[in-house]
Amino acid sequence: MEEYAFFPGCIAKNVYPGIEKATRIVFEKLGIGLRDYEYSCCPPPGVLACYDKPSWLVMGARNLSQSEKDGLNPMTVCSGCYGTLHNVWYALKNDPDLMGFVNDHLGRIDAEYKGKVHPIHFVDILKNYKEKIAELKEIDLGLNVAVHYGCHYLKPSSVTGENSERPTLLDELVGLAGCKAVPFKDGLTCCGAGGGVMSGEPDVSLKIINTKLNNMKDANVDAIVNICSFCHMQFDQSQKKLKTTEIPVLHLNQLFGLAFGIRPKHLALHTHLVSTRDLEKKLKDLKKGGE
Ligand code: 9S8
Ligand code: 9S8
Ligand code: COM
Repeated sequence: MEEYAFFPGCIAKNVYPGIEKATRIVFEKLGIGLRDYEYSCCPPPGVLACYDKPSWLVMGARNLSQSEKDGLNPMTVCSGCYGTLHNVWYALKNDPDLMGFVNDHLGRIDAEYKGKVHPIHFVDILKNYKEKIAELKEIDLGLNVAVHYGCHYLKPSSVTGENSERPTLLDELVGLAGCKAVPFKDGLTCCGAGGGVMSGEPDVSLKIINTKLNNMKDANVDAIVNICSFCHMQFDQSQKKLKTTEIPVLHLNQLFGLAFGIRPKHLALHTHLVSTRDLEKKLKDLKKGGE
């Protein structure tokens, strides 16, 4: 069985349990194993890496070292966590001196990182399971959605290998759940949360997300689909702060959970601030129609 170390990150563990739950359900259905380790915060690439690079490297390498003895690559459900673990792996594999510095510190807690395991973004696993996803689908969700790629999954493209200017992967993946990715203005810009902006410059952050939400509203979407816990939190929390008309927010694994016929409560949709009730009603009617 294909197996990964599950790196949930702080937000899925502490703020949006639905992301963790949906991931475990979807991966179990796909027959992909997830193993748990004693992880800490990644720590975030746009935050600690900017203030204290040595601590960021050592903490990131400690996280990477956890599953190395079992040879399992860590899988992330947050692009921030992916950004950190990926950038730490990349920096260390090309720099033996830096690797030596990091391992001097890790040695004090009897840990060591050899650079043998590297992070994988969950989307990069799902893209190899398109047929299985189509097979497992029980409900054509029939939603018009705004897909948000975010920054760290795509960039820097020289390192991630993704087409950061014209990505199409998420459009394709939501299609497997019977949804249509509707284009909207400036679809590839940042959600405004990253780089410490959400906590350091909250007004700027709200301004950025407000513009983004208005562009999504102009496209008349039923839901926002994301692949990053940080973006997820920004989309869900900021709509409450802005007190505007609201668009429900779904992590891609929650969307697949719904398409696989999992009850919304089991995907913890009720823990979101923006109500998903209208969406759920739509799905119930669909289910009835199909019976
Ligand atoms: S861990 Fe701590 S704050 Fe967070 S979710 Fe994603 S980034 Fe990594
Ligand atoms: S976008 Fe810009 S930095 Fe980031 S990936 Fe997630 S949070 Fe939203
Ligand atoms: C955003 C993470 S996904 S960070 O704020 O840029 O570190």
